[in-house]
Amino acid sequence: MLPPSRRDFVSLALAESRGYTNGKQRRQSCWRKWKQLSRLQRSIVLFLLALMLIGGFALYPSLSPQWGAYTSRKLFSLGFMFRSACAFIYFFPPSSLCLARSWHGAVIEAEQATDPNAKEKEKAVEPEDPSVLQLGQRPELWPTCFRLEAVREAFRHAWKGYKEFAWGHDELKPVSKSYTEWFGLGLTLIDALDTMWILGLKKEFEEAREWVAKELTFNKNVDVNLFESTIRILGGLLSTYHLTGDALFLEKAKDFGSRLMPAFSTPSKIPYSDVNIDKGTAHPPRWTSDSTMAEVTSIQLEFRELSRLTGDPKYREVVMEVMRRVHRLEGKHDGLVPMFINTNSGQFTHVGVYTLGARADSYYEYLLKQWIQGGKKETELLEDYVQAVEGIQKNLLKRSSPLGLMFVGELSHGHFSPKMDHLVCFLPGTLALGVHHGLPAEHMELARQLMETCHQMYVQMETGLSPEIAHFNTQADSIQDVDVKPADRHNLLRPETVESLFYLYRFTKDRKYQTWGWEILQSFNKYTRVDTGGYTSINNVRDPTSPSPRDKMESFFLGETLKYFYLLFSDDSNIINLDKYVFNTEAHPLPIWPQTD
Ligand code: DMJ
Repeated sequence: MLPPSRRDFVSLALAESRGYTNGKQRRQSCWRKWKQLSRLQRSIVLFLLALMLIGGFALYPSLSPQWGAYTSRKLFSLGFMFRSACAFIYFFPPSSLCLARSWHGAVIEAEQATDPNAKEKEKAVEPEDPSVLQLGQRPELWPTCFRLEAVREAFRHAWKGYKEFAWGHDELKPVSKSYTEWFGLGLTLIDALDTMWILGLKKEFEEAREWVAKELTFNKNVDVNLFESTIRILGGLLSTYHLTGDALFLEKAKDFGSRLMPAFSTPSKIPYSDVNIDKGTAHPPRWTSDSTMAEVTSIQLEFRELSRLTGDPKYREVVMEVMRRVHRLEGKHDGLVPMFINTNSGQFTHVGVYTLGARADSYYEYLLKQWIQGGKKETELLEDYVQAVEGIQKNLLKRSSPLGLMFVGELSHGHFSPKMDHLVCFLPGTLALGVHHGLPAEHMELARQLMETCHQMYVQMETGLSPEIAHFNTQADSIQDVDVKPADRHNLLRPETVESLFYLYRFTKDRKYQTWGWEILQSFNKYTRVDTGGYTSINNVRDPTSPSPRDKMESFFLGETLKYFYLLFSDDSNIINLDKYVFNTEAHPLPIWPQTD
């Protein structure tokens, strides 16, 4: 429901559009609105009016012969422009655009909500937001505020679809106005909790919290994928607990984490891919006893944090055992790992294929992030990470033609393939994060170059959206750097490029990264937004006239993509301070452990 004054304005606008108002009413209302504006807002309106007048005078000579004919139309359009300016300022007053965080204040300090002994956490208070207070003096912040508001609007639109057609279910099917069930645990809702908190969407957050408190139960006879449910559900609950200090989320995290533990009861201590959270049984996929490398090595941040919060070491033990075993294994290639590991033998399988894309990606990401989470003491993790980056540099990098873009290809039994998954675009951000935490400066140069490549994966497509997989041309006579095979033309609303843009902007403050992100957001709005609510993945990024919706909004669009957009457009490094938090691979921030731990 709009506040009363805003309702007046809406009815006036509606009445005007239908010709129901008289001149006196209009003048009175306009005067009332004018008086409600702050000094800053009045200055903006006057400034815009002055601009329009100057523009009018400049145009007058060229229009004067036809002045008579055009007078009423021009005057009407001046009036229209004035009303538009009024409406814009009314609905997006500069002081409201940056209010995103004002209802919960600055994000809670990492240490504040992480005391495992504290029984009741204090609810966040509502301090004044310094960025709001300074806005009047800092007009350069207005474009930032506008972009932040655009992300909040996108989130609300996505949420509207989820709420109306998929509430409490896993994922929205926005076109058919329905939903899909994967685990049957309200996946999108849980994945989106901390995004709502960070974006300052109080109403939406409260209704989601209510659902978690009243409806969410893990007493369900369902098989969940250990990795996917850890990064989205366990990670989402833990980070929301840290940001809000609300014990409800910690309770749910403990319940869920303990139900995942049977996955680790295997002959090799390498976990199975699936676990039934009611029966306490676990199993590999039906067709193999292998687990995926990225899956078994990208659950550590969450389980380690669960141990720290509960004081129970069992969660940390099982996941660290996986890391110890992988660290010692033969079969790596210059620090690069194969894509599979066997749950019986504990050995790598399918040896000889090396990629930074699907099935291996977050292994590399979590080497670095565990090292950061633990206070940079676990040297084996750091060694493995640095060696892997050297392995990438030695084996997987090449330049495309004609632009000479640096890309990360794949190695298959000694043969180089110029294929790069969009998933690999997490790498520039991870490299930059490492440099921020003291790793070699040359990693930053690589990060910048790969960032440019990921950007090109968007801009070289007709929709401005990246395909799922790109093939890079390396022949000297190539016309375009990026080629896309028909089966790879889809876009799943993935976050990796926006994620890396966020890191690169945070660390370099180069505004081009914000501009690139802004263009991507426009493309998402143009080609994936569904009128009735929600965003959809699409089948064909090369066909702007028929991108062909796939009718699915992945939970990571709310959990990651929109969150990283928001953080990218924000100039406030204290919104998730990267010296205090580390993001899990689903964009859920977890605290870097205080040094005493
Ligand atoms: C997310 O679930 C995570 O980012 C994961 O690491 C990779 N796949 C999706 C997003 O693309």
